[in-house]
Amino acid sequence: MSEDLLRAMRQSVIDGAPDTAADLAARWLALSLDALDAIHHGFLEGITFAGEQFGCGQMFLPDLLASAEAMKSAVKVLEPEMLKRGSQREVRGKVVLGTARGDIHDIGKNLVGTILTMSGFAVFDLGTSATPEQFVARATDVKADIVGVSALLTTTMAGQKAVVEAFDRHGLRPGIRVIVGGAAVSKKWAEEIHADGFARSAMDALELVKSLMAAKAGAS
Ligand code: B1M
Repeated sequence: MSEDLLRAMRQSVIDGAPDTAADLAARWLALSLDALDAIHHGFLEGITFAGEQFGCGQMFLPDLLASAEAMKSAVKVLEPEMLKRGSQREVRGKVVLGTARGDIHDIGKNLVGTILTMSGFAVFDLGTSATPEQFVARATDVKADIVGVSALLTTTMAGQKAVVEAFDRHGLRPGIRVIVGGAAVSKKWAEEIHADGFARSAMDALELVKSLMAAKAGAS
């Protein structure tokens, strides 16, 4: 049963069918199954496939947009369930998140935010195409522990470097750590721009944030 649902979820994203995707997400929750499993083993596979098709010219931008809408409508249904898990805990740290300047991709960044929130972190989301100045201003304002910059395009990775440089320029590191992630990004890139960490997935981002918070607690 759950395998059938996962297959249908994948297909709903490929088909760009937001209503079907939302309906499948609701059916999954009605069965008391784990919301994250629906994302990782269902919807995420659909958007990954759509991206591959787009990359090799088999799918066009309007179709990709429809796939992204389907993915988002499913996450919208699943998100409250994921967030419930974190609602009772005390705040474990403050994280400012955003997508790099010039980049409008936000599905992965939002997933990172949801997973951090459900794990007890306070997340301040700058949204997409955030400038280094916006990261600095919000991080200073909320007294952030960590800043996370997502980038999906090879052209917007430079925006991550600009954020690292802005925090150095303002003398805010190492008090505030800057981490990077996103499909375009690698550990090598993170090292090259002297970021404080890199995470490949939202779950890895949670582990990275936890370890940076532990290191900070150990140092103080
Ligand atoms: Co675009 N896009 N897109 N796109 N898109 C990619 C990234 C691309 C690889 C597709 C391809 O060609 N195969 C390609 C980039 C090529 C490159 O730069 N080398 C591409 C392109 C070219 C473009 C446009 C330029 C297309 C055009 O206009 N001609 C345009 C860019 C617009 C802009 O940003 N200025 C564009 C637009 C779009 C849509 C609007 C249609 C839509 C985005 C909708 C939205 O986000 N609201 C879209 C989508 C959906 C994709 C793909 C198919 C899927 C991205 C996604 O949401 N994945 C993508 C192909 C791909 O990545 N397979 C593609 C699911 C998501 C959960 O994964 O975001 O990787 P991801 O996040 C993961 C991890 O990376 C990590 O955790 C997440 C969960 O595990 N992670 C972090 C993410 N951020 C993190 C931050 C962290 C730590 C971990 O710490 C801070």
